[in-house]
Amino acid sequence: MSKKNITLGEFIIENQQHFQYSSGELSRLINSIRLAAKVVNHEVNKAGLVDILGNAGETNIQGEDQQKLDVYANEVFMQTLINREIVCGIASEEEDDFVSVHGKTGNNENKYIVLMDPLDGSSNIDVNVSVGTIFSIYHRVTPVGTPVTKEDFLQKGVNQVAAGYVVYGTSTMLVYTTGHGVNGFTLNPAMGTFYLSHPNMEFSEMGNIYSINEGNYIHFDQGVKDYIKYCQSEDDGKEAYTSRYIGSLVSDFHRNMIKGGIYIYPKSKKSPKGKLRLLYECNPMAFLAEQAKGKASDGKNRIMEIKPTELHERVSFFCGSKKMVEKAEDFMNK
Ligand code: P6P
Repeated sequence: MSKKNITLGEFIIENQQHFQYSSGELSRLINSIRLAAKVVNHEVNKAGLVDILGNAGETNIQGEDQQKLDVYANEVFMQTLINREIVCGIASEEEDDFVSVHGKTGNNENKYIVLMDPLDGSSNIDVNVSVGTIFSIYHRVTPVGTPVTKEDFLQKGVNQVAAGYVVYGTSTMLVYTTGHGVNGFTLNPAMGTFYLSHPNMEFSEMGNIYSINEGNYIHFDQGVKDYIKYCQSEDDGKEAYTSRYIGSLVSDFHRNMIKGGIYIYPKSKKSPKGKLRLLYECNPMAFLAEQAKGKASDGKNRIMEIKPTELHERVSFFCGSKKMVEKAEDFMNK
């Protein structure tokens, strides 16, 4: 009889054999993300009750107002990873540059680095719309024991060891991959335990949901405009697709992975390089998408093959059901 209600902790131990050469570091790293997710979840869920709403009075490197919860979530994930001495470096949407992590002895024998968006979609917090944390994990490429360099962070997405997200929605879920499929765990808040609720998550090859901010329509390239019209068309027996756009990447992606669909944030006259960041939004979501039999591109090129040049670089993003992404690419390449 297959195991039921396995916890995230039990799942990690059971899957340790995929990393027989690992000293359990990756498992400890996923566990530290689990802990931080529970702490952030607690704050996100009471955001309406105490003064942690609204702007922190600062802006991040993107010039975006930092929400108090953005700053809080960043501190929780950073501190949890640093305290547990599991990583040698961290990059975050909320930090201008990467952070080198030194052990208590001053040097650091750890081999993993983490890149994250600690609270994506946080402008939705004040209106009680779900938000998420996105994380991406790599082996460092510079020698263990030496200070991390930018080279460790500017790796192609194909090098990711693990990636995932936490979606703080009607329920809180942690969804992640280590390259062996995608599994979703739902938090039982009464127990503070994540349980395997969505084993082997996969995109259907086709779907009928498209997610894009059509308010930017006049700024889109012609290929994007043509694809939107295709989604709305009913020619040759095709039914019109449904438009669903939450304004929170993690939530739109999560719904599309369960129901089938495509999420698009293209470059435009308004956002010449796109809006989403390659390193800690698009690459982790692309890893998940491909592991879930979906696809992720910039409209032409596989996201995970793009060689990053800057920590916070932005990229055009098409992601979801494989045949829907391929159809959108056809319009982009006309
Ligand atoms: P717009 C949130 O700020 C985010 O990075 C994604 O989570 C979301 O899909 C997108 O931006 C929303 O951007 O320009 O449509 O409000």
